[in-house]
Amino acid sequence: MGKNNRIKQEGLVIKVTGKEYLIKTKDHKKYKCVIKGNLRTKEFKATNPVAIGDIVEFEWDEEKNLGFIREIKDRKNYIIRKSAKLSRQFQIIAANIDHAFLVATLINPPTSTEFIDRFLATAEAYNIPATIIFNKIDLYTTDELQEDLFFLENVYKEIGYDVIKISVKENKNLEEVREATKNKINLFTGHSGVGKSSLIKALIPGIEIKIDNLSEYHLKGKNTTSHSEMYELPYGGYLIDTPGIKGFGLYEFKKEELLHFFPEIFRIGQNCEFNDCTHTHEPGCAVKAAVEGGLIAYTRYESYLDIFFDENEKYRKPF
Ligand SMILES: Nc1nc2c(ncn2[C@@H]2O[C@H](COP(=O)(O)OP(=O)(O)OP(=O)(O)O)[C@@H](O)[C@H]2O)c(=O)[nH]1
Ligand SMILES: [Mg+2]
Ligand SMILES: [Zn+2]
Repeated sequence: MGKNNRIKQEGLVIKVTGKEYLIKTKDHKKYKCVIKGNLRTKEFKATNPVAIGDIVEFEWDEEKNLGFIREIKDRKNYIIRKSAKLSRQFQIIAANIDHAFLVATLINPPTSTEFIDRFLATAEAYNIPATIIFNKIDLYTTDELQEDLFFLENVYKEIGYDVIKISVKENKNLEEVREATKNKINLFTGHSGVGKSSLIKALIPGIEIKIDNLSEYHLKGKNTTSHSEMYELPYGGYLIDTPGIKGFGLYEFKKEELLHFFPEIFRIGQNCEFNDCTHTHEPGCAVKAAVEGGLIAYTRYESYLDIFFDENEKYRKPF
């Protein structure tokens, strides 16, 4: 059958497994597609040219029962991460999202403040509203963990981020997640084992989604979810489940840009003595003073410095 018999259509990428893409059209039909031929992309080189949430144009081949993605429509936004610690290549986690949620846990597995802050900075960089969901609060039984949670909740709320504390296991505060995800395209990201898929299962009764027990020995996730998929919410909207992300950087920043993505550092940095203050070593730095005075959380400043010095080899950490 010739090329002429193929029908051009537009749709939304709702599932990505390896090199196969499931695409949903406006009339709610689903088509299995692959990338073939010269795909037109304007963006930078990513390890995955087509991501979940992309709107694409494809040609459907009835005889082969397979579609061929030809074009990616302009993205409203996207969230990316480095493919590996030292690699210069990026992977697009998802495109065209309305709200990004970081699912975090203080134990089993621990989520570091630097990881949280990298996520938030990435969301800021792409202008995507971001919320932190602390899951597994049923496990936070010690004073230390309760204090940590209290501290972190205050730190992030103070900056202006929403924080939701839940237990999927005990069905606690899930109403707040329903409220926050309603009628939007939402991304769930976070380390493996924090309960992203468990939460989606709790929000969408009857859904088929794989959840595995944590490895007994490491109490870490095992990357149970190996593909990205978008699920329709019964109360309106979508949730994107993604495979767990390890501890490496979500996005590589240029040092000049970084301060824009820490809203409280940017705000207070307006009062520094030098216009181009990087808040690392300069005299008369209002940010440093605010950290010392407790107005900026030291964990946030630490993350800022870690990212700043991590991503800029020519600068050396002063300590
Ligand atoms: N104690 C406790 N365990 C939970 C809770 N939510 C999820 N879990 C458990 O955490 C483990 C990991 O859950 P998943 O939903 O597979 O985690 P995930 O974030 O999707 O992990 P990946 O797919 O590997 O990225 C499972 O054993 C869940 O039963 C919770 O609120 N409390
Ligand atoms: Mg999962
Ligand atoms: Zn400064």
